Amino acid sequence: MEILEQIYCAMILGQVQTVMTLTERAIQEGISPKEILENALMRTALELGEKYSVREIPITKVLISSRAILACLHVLIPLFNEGGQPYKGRVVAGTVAGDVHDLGKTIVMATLRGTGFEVIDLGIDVPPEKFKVAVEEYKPDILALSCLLTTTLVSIRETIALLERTGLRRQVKVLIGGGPVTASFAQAVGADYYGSDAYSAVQQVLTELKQKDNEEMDTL
Ligand code: B12
Repeated sequence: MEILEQIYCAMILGQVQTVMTLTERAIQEGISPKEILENALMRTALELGEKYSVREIPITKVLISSRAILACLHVLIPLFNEGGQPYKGRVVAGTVAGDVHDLGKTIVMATLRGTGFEVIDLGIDVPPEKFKVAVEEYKPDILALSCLLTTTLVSIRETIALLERTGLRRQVKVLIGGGPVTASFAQAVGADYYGSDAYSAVQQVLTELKQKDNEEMDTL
C-alpha cells in the first residue's frame, strides 16, 4: 500500500503512534508536507465530518481519529518553514470561546504556514480578552477566528466588539470561518474576510497583504 494511503488508514483507525511514524517516514522518502496535508490529512478530516453528519460513525470514533490527525499535524507544522524564508505576514488564530473544535482551524493554519505565513495559534476555547492581548502583543496582519458551533457564533461578535472598544480594530484585519459561518454573517459582525476552507483562507490573506502593499506604495 502506498504510504499516503497507509497514513490515511492509520488516521481513520486513530493509531496516533503509527501516524507519527509513517508521517516521518513519508517525509524521509521525499513526500512534501503539503502533499501529506492535502492527500492524506484533508481526506481523512473531510471523510470524518461527512460520515459523522450522516450518523455513519459515532462521536467517540470522531474523537479517536481527530487525535491521530492532530498528531500528523504536530509532525508537519515545524517543517513548513524549514528553509527560514522571510514570512509573508503574520496571523494570530484561535477557535472562539466555548468551542473546542480544533481540526479545521489547525488545517487552515498549517496551509497558511505552508504558504509562507507566520502563525501564532492560540488554540481552542479562546476568550475575547486573550485575542485582544495577542493582537496588542504580536501586532498581526490578520486575526483568524474559527467557529464550528452555532451557539458560539456570538463569541466572534464579542471578540470583534472588544477590539472596537479598545481601539485595536483598525490595526488588524479579521478573517472568520468554520461550519456555521457565512459571508453574510461576516458582514453583519463587521469581519473583513470570510473563508469557507483552507484555500479561500489563503486567498483572503494574500489579498489583504497585496492591498497593504499598495497602500504603502501610495504613501511613498
Ligand atoms: C470532529 C468534530 C468534533 C470533535 C472535535 C475534535 C477536534 N479536536 O477538533 C469533538 C468530538 C470534540 C466534537 C465535539 C462537539 N461537537 Co462536533 N463535530 C465534529 C465534526 C464531526 C467534524 C468537524 C471537523 O473537524 N471537520 C473537518 C474539518 C477539516 O472541517 P471544518 O472544521 O469545517 O473546517 C473547515 C472549514 O470549516 C474551514 N474553517 C474552519 N475554521 C476556519 C477558520 C478560518 C479563519 C477560516 C478562514 C476557515 C475555517 O476550513 C476548514 C478546512 O477546510 C462536525 C461535523 C461536520 N460535518 O463538520 C461536528 C459538529 C461541528 N459538532 C457539533 C456538535 C453539536 C458538537 C458537540 C456539542 C457535541 C456534543 N453533543 O457533545 C461538541 C461541542 C464541544 C464544544 N464545546 O466545542 C455540530 C455543530 C452543530 C452546530 N452548527 O452548532 C456538528 C456540525 C455535528 C452535527 N451535525 O451536529 N465535535
